[in-house]
Amino acid sequence: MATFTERMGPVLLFWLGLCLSGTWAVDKGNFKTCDQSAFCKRQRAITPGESPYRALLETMELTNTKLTLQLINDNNKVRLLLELYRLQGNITRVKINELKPLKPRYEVPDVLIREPPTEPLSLLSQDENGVVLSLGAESQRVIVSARPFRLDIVEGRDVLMSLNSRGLLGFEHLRMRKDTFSYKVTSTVASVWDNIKRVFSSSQADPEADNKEATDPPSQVETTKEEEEKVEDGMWEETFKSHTDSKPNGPSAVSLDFSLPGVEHVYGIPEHADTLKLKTTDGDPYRLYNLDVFQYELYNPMALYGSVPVMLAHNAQRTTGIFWLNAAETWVDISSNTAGKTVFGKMLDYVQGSSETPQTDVRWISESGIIDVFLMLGPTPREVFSQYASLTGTQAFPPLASLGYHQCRWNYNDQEDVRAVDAGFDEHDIPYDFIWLDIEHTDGKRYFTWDPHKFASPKEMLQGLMDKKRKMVAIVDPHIKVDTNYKIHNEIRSRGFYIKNKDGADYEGWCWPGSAGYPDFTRPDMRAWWAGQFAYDQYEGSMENLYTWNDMNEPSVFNGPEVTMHKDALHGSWEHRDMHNLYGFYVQMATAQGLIERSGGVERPFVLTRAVFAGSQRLGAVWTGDNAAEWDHLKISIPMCLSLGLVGISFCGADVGGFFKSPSSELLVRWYQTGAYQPFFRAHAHLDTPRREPWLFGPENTALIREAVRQRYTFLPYWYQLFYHAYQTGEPVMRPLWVEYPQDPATFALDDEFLLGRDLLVHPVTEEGARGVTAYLPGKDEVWFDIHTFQKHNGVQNLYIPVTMSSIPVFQRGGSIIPRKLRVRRSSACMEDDPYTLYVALDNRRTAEGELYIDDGHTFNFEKREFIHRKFSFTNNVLSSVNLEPDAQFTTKSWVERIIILGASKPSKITLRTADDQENQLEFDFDASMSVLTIRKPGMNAGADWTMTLQ
Ligand code: NBV
Repeated sequence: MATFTERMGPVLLFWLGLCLSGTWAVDKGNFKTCDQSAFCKRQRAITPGESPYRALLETMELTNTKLTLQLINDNNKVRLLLELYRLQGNITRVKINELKPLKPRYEVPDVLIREPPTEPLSLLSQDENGVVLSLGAESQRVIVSARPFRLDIVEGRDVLMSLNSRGLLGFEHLRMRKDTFSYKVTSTVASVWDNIKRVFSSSQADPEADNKEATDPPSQVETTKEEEEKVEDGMWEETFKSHTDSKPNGPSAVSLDFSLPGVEHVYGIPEHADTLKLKTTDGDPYRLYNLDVFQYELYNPMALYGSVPVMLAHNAQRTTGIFWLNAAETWVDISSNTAGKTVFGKMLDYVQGSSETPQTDVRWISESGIIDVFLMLGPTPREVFSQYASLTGTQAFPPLASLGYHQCRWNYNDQEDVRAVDAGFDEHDIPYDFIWLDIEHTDGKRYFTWDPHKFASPKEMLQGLMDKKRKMVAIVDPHIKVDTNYKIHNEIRSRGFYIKNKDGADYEGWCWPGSAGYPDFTRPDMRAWWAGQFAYDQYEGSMENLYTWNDMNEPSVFNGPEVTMHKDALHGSWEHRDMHNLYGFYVQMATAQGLIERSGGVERPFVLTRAVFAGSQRLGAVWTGDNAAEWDHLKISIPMCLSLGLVGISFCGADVGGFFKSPSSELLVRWYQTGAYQPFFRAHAHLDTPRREPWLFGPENTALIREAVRQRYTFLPYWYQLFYHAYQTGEPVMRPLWVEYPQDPATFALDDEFLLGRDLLVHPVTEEGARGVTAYLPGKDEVWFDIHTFQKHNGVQNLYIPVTMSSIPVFQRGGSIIPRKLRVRRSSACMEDDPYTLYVALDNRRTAEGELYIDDGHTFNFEKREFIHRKFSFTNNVLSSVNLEPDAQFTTKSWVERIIILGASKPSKITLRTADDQENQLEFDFDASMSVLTIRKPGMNAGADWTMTLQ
């Protein structure tokens, strides 16, 4: 048993540090600005218009699928190798690496789901100034200009995107440190090179791939020019606060600019607590570096827990995307020639004919690795989603239960507490699916264990939940207590699975358990071992209704630089610097693998992560970390989840109620009402906050929260179908309005409302004391039905909607059919066989369409086509249900108990015809004042074919 000091020491120290730091806000001084990050400062100092890079056209080689070309930096004569591929589905890939790097440079593994299939490239013309190639069938061309080097992608007469058009390509070649090596003597160079080759023959890089030239001595070390290159501070060593980064490889940054003509709106590059539309970066660039930022501040470009280096650009004609595949610390600058101009100013320009074409310019800067960039050329938002999905995969299809409500706090104290909270939900008739245990459930922050006193019989507790068809999530963080009495630690250490520090010993950092090691999740053998720890016979006390939460996986290191790992720590021969942003992705990957394997590959996993990278969508859910019980934090949950959704990560949520501080009952209710319409719906609270289970705020508020949660459950069939769709296509579940109304500029910067799929428009109430909100209803041919009152509204309009505390405005799109389950029970699993109500909202042409997806809700059997996927349509007064995927097989006990048609007229009779040609007259009610037709007990099985005629 650990002593009290052992247990509490690190925690107290951490909190003491935080308290000493003073105010209730992020301590910005703990995190670098671009100016304090040597490589960012160096790259940002490159001035536009002076690119030293020239394309050596005589080195061009063109095969059917690949163009290669050398670039030379005329200042130092270092050569780069450019590779250009046309990929299937309207994507162009550009890779730039050193032609002969001193040693291999990191190329991000495991994020792409496969080597992307290519399409033919062909030469259209060539002269001494450049080369023109045709890109597939889209009448697209790529123009490579030689002097200075520049790349333009053109379609018809439009330039879609230009690379290095501002001349900001930067590529710091690897070099030897001047005060350590004398590279004027060729023999010394050769022997140093021999050593380097020996070291790297055991590296993770594929020696066959792309680095063949690296087996020859590097040419650049023999050039005399290099000697003249400046050695600047921070190139070989950099100190921030008390931490010194040793930088044994010296400067290695890469950067490149992209111009986007005609574009005024760019989105993505999460995770930032900022607006949906990215801002121009007049101060610091947006930073992508996975960090545990205590009390993060809103509306700024500081890094947060996750990094997805994907940006979308949109205008009324086209959507494109840039995927910068680099896992090192990255900064993104955005500038625009229309920034700061008022609408009036723009109009004046237009009237006077003096306006230049709007243009957004972006510049990406990464600390190491190579330039590997995917230009996703759209042209529609859907095509960009599918292009990105073809590279990195789609959203994991979650277990249905995980779309229900989650009850969490740091911490539920013991088994009795869990039992009482669980009972509280039944007592107050509020459904929930998962109750969560935070770090205090463990034996002294030793993950995979239980506190022997407070959680002495976990299986009994889990069985109690299972009896009610409910589940639990327990936290498993990646920092492992250094303790020779802890099996997990001993095994990781003896297998050599810990990340090493720069001197080769196991890296140790300070975290919740005190001194902790960090497993090297980049190693497949480590991940396989970790996955094995979730086996029922390894993870004592676990059962199949126990799922996992990975927190602190940036990784968070309390005493590390910027509260994270030292960049010179080692993953084999790679530095942590090279792959920092990937660490959390790998933690979640290994954990999800564990949950799959423990069930023999049968059950879908559910793993929540805090840190993400590109591709994390394949692994589970993410939340936006430690927010606060403040109205602005409720507001920011919308753009934060929208931004993640745009880059494939649909399963996103924010702590309902706010993690730090205590919400007023009004804020709490509004947060439940909003969270009920966001993909991951979990209440969570800090250890030091007063308890806030939904029934602790008086009967009125309990009723309001109950109603919000119950609404969520009625929509579960719709959520499930949306996630199935996201899994199939990569389209976000929660999406900005511009995705569906791409030609309507009024939708381009909306932060306060969103769509779920195409058919539900949600405008949360995020102002204290609000008596009304103004919702933008898009689509000039659309009609929108208030889901609470059934009142019909036309698009396009800004609609003022008075609000009470009872609900937030939600609209169903005319033209849609949404299946719901109105008999809400204890948990989603209890509702499995319950009947459906179809909400048919008619459009102006009196038609509507919708889908229903049903499977067992938890296994991978849907991959074996064990599911029901129906399509409903209403046209010419006939409503029908047809099988969308006739080769799929599944049976359900659920039936259709009610059909509600919004915007209907009164029929004289309604006839149901079933698949076996039986005809039945159905009962109905008609509310003439609201034009709502309710058809009672039609009674068909939810998987059956039928038609219903309204006469
Ligand atoms: O594990 C404790 C918390 C957790 O509740 C929270 O959700 C995480 O984001 N964790 C961070 C560590 C401490 C935060 C101050």
